[in-house]
Amino acid sequence: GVSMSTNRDSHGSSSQVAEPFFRSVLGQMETVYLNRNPTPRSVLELVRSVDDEQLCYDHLAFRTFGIGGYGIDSLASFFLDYGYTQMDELRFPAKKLRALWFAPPHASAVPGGSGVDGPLPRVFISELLVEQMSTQTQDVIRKYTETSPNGRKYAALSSALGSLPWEKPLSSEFEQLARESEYAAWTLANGYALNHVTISVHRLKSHLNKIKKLNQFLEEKGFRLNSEGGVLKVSPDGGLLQSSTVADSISFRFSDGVTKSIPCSYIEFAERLVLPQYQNIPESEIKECHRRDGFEVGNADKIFESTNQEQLSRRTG
Ligand code: OOG
Ligand code: NI
Repeated sequence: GVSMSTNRDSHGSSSQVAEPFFRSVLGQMETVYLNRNPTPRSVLELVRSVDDEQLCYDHLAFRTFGIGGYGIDSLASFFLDYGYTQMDELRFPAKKLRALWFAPPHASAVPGGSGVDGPLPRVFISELLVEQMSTQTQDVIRKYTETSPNGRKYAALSSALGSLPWEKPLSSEFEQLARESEYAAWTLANGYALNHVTISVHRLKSHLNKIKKLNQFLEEKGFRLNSEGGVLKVSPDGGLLQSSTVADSISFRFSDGVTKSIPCSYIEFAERLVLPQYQNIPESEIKECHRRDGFEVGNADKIFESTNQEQLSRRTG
């Protein structure tokens, strides 16, 4: 629809969000993602075939290089400009990553569409702490970011077009990064491409609205789920339950002419339980704001591995 949303930023005045434009950008990011990744496409199709009502996205996730203006802020500015609010920081010292999540603007009318035409999703953006990498890895990342200093200004455009904002790397450089950080190698080759969308499981209408049922259903249909730390990831408070597929691979042609199959994107599932203080609200009156919000470091740490070689190689045996 053409309804406008009210910004919940802290600048005092509530501003209007140019929602049709914003949603069409999200739609382009999603199109790039669906065109490159057959598994998320089939999963969405399958879930919709069982649950033909509204399918909502819980969040969209992106990866960045935390160096020279290419980090979280480069992409976050787009979401902040369209009414999102910066929320909590998550730290992953072993992976040398940090992340921020952003809450969507409060919509004046809840849209009835699916996916990017439904309630606006949360956004999860992470960044590699580049200065903590080895000098060889830093050199590769700097080579690409420093020779394209303007790219950081067009992060959302890069994501919507599915074009890297820097030159394509050499295959040896991708390998160098992958040895040290699979996240770094992924980001060098995939840039700002949507890393995953997440289906809001509790907002489904069929029996698939329980994540254990959904996981079982998908596994029966032959989809491989990320098994790192167990398929179901549960937050310590018990309120946030997540799972994800293993990433698809794409054939990538490096600048030295070598073509290799490399990890691309995956799809995630999240069930948010009703908070203890709202347990006695009738089910029909439960809204998203009555449920566990935010993210969880322990869950996220395992979900990052959905693009790792160890999970991908399980696919064939
Ligand atoms: C993000 C992994 C974390 C979540 O919902 O906690 C995550 C990534 O793989 O870039 O998606
Ligand atoms: Ni996620």
